[in-house]
Amino acid sequence: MTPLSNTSQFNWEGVAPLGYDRDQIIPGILHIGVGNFHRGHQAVFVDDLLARDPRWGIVGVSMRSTDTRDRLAKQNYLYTVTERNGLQVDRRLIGAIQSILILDESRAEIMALATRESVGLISLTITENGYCHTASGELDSGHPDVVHDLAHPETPRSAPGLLAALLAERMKSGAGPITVLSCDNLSENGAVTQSVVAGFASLLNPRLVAWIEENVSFPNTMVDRIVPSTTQADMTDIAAEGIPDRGLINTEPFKQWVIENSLFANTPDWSSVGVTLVDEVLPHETMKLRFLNATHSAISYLGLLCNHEFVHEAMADDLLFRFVESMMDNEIASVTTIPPQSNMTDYKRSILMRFANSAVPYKTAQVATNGSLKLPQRIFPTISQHLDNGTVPIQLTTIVAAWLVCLTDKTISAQFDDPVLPITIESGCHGRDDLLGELAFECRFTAAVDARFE
Ligand code: CS2
Repeated sequence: MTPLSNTSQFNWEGVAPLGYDRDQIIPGILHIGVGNFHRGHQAVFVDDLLARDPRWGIVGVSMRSTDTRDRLAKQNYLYTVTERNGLQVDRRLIGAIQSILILDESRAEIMALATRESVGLISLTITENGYCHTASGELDSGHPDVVHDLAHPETPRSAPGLLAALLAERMKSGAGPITVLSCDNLSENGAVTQSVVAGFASLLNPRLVAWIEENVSFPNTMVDRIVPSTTQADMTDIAAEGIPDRGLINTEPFKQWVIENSLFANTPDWSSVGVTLVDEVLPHETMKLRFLNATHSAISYLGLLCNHEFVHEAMADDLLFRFVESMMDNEIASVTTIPPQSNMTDYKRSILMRFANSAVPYKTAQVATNGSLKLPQRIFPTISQHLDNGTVPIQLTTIVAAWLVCLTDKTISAQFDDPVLPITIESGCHGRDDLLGELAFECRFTAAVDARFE
């Protein structure tokens, strides 16, 4: 089959073509981390934007892996996004990514892009793991990649090191202010990015720190869309339909993006493509992390313990469904403030329906990955709030215990990655304290976790 390319005859049934002339697009966004989430979320918003304004093409940067570049380069970086829900299937072509550069291969080209006045945005989806931050959100200066970058700032490996190098180039070039937009599930992701970049710069170049303060904005954002990893079966299915796409993305119809209204002038008109701009992202992000992501992790660990490979299968298990539903009602809703216009009942219902969507199978092991970085964002703050109020939330505690069992059970933990693996927690919970952060000092909580093991 001839691969998808700029010269393909785009006449596949059911695939919406591009809404713009790709030859007119110029790069305006440098995006670090071109995984499935970026390609199924931000790139789709940008694709809509390009139909109105050709200045915001995306140049992707991969910090290490060449896989996505290798697959997409053969098809001029075009790919399809298919939204699925039950029998409903909506497929479109996406052309927003103009190229993908690999850091080690194309350093000079990447640095040069940061000096172009027309590049107004550096965005990132590098997962919770990529920020090299401590629990309190500062730069972890002992992180091996950060140590490397401080010694060799011209060949950075870490995101803080790379961002500092790009911003130093921008400063030297005089190309003017720029926005750095984190699109990861981290509480106050913009503030954390600012803190690690400023922390890194302060150890190297005080002039850069002052320039960043004046010229770089780091808005907080909340991103939401369920975008599973692509499987071999997905590739086979699309090929069977006669569509020559090795870079396909399957996702749900739902997508949401909330951005703090502190962008510099030279940024896209996000609101024209359905992005919500708000003065304060925190309530949106708190609602998403504490309801959606917490429940996702909960159903995944419980699902893994019950041998469910996919989230929708775990949701079809009545006992698990009722557990997470009542956890939201009884333990999350009671201590979580939601944004003024939101309706908690509708939000909870939509989460349960989205997780149950069997047309977008999401592996329980994918959600379980990097739990040691996810749970402190998604679950620990809710537990702390209950403890401050004098209550011990038993269902959330059960999830922490389920997580510890998944981490220590060799067969289960072999299915996912986590920087803390391999880990041994002897006899119940001894040795677990490093994983629990501040919660390890809460005897009522640790006793309740231990009780789950009895
Ligand atoms: C998931 C998220 O893999 C995970 O940890 O909880 O990626 C989730 O699918 C997204 O945050 C949804 O927006």
